Amino acid sequence: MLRKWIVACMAAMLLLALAGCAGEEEKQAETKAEEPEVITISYANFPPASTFPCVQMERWADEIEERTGGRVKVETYPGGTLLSAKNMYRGVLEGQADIGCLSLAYYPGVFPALLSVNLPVGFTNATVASLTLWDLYEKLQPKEMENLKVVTMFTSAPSNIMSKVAIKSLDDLNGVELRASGALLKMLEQMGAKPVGMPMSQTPEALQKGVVKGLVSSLEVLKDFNFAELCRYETITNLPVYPFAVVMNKDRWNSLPDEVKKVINDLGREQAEWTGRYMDGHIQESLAWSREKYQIEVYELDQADKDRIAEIGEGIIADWKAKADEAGLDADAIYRDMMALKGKYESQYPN
Ligand code: DTR
Repeated sequence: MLRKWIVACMAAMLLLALAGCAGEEEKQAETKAEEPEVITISYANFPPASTFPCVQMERWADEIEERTGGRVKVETYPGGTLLSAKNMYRGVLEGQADIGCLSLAYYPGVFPALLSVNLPVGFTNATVASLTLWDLYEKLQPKEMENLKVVTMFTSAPSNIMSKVAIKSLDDLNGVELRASGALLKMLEQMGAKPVGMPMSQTPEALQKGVVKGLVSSLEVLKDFNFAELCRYETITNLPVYPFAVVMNKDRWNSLPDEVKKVINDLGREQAEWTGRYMDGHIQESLAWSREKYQIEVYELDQADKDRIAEIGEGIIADWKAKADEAGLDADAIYRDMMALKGKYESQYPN
């Protein structure tokens, strides 16, 4: 009798336990159905993680994860680990990465309208230039971007010479090999230097091996690439800023839920401004660091050299206009729009 009773009790307990498990499974299934699936987005970048295009990438990724409540996870690939500088455009178009960071100047002839921002028009800081670029893009909606979704845009700060030899005047520049890209290549040639075109990611090796004696870019690279160690001489030239576009594969964009698209769209302009401000602040930090650690010397050119650079700049602008017209654009109108935006933002964000 007792045995029967024990067996009955055990059977009842087993049934209860099984029912409990089933309930638990049901509950789990229910919560799974309620929780939307996590969307993973890959984001490729070409320079090392310490540089400003990658700092802004991490900030964007954090903001997107937070603003979607963790629904979107952004996997970032700095340093060309997913796509190199020159493969970025094709890689995003073909979906090897969902998102990629493009330096527009690395693709001559591909982005004629937006490369107006790379002209020598005297941008004084990256905040003004980044907002000008973003608004210009929004206004023009240029054909050159129609196969991609533009996520955000930003620019570097004005470019200056960083070199292993002291360049105190344009005469000192004669025949000096300097790494550059975009509109600067022609300008430097006319200034007497020997420009060597290559993406920033190849510059450390070119400097190490002595292929070039310096580079022309914004000064934050003195710290971010430790270029100050080799390039102890800096010459202030206020040459062009460089436009960047963060772009997404169109099909991947179309596959995203509307709420996620909204979060991404809402962040576009804000991210442009954030990056400009970060860049402007970081230039100052980089200079202070380089002075302290490597005792760099910073030179200003005299007025005659500044006038000569301005004159060369006029020619570069005229060339761009002729080429843009040839490409079927209204170059004068684009230029006017850009200069109007530049003026508007300069009064809002003076140096
Ligand atoms: N001057 C442009 C753009 C640029 C400025 N700082 C960085 C850092 C990393 C990559 C690109 C850039 C250039 O030389 O490419």
